[in-house]
Order: sequence, then structure tokens, then C-alpha cells
Amino acid sequence: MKKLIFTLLLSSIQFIAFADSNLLITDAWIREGSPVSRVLAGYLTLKNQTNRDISLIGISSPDAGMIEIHETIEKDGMMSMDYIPSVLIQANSSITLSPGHKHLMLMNISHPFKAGEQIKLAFKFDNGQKKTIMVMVKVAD
Ligand SMILES: [Cu+2]
Repeated sequence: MKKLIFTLLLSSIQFIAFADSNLLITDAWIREGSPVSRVLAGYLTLKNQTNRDISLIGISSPDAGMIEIHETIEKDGMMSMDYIPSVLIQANSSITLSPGHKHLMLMNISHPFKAGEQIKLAFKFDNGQKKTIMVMVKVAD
């Protein structure tokens, strides 16, 4: 019986590891702000290695009151940001959130994030998958 439970446990771990490798978050970083800013932008690449579309539907952090997905838009020569509810990652493709385009907006941050610091971010997808990663704070190039 003990052996059976162990085998089941082992196979479920393998399943998780397998599912995990099909959706990757890479090159994630948060832009360091001024010491007084409470709102910071975050960027990353989402890679969907499955045959189904997946959407990023939520992000949270113990160090931010709220995290939204924004899209930078230019209208009549003015730059502004629109809230968007999700980011679609099409089957077998990737999407990059980068400065001037789609980005994460970390709001009401707990303290001034300093370059080199690692911030925990939790991502939620519409297929039920969740991923938590540590994201480096950096000075923009
Ligand atoms: Cu924004």
C-alpha cells in the first residue's frame, strides 16, 4: 500500500512537471521607480507550447496591493494606458510584454523596490494553471 501511494505521488509530480514545461514565463523584470513611486511596470515573455490558446487572467504579489495588465496606446499624439482584462497566448506561440506595449502595472507596492531585489509574482491562467516566480527589479536600459 505504501508503495502504491508513493508511485501515485511520483506520477502526479511528473505530471505537474510536464504540464509546467508547456507554459513558460521568461525574461521577467520590474522597472525600478523613483523612491516615492507606488506604481511600477513589469515586463515578461509568455511562451505557450501547447496546442490550445491560453490566456493570462490574473497576477498578484504579496508586495503589491493590485496588479493590472495595461496596454500603452497612442491617440492624437498622446500616450496613455488602457486596462485590459487578459493577455492571449496563442497555441504554440509566445507574446512579449515590453516597454511601450502591453505591460504589468504593479500598484500600491509595499516598499520602494530597488534594482537587484526579487519580487514574488503569482500568475493565473484561464486553463486553471498557476505559476509563481521571482522577478528581478532592474533599472531600464
Ligand atoms: Cu500601465
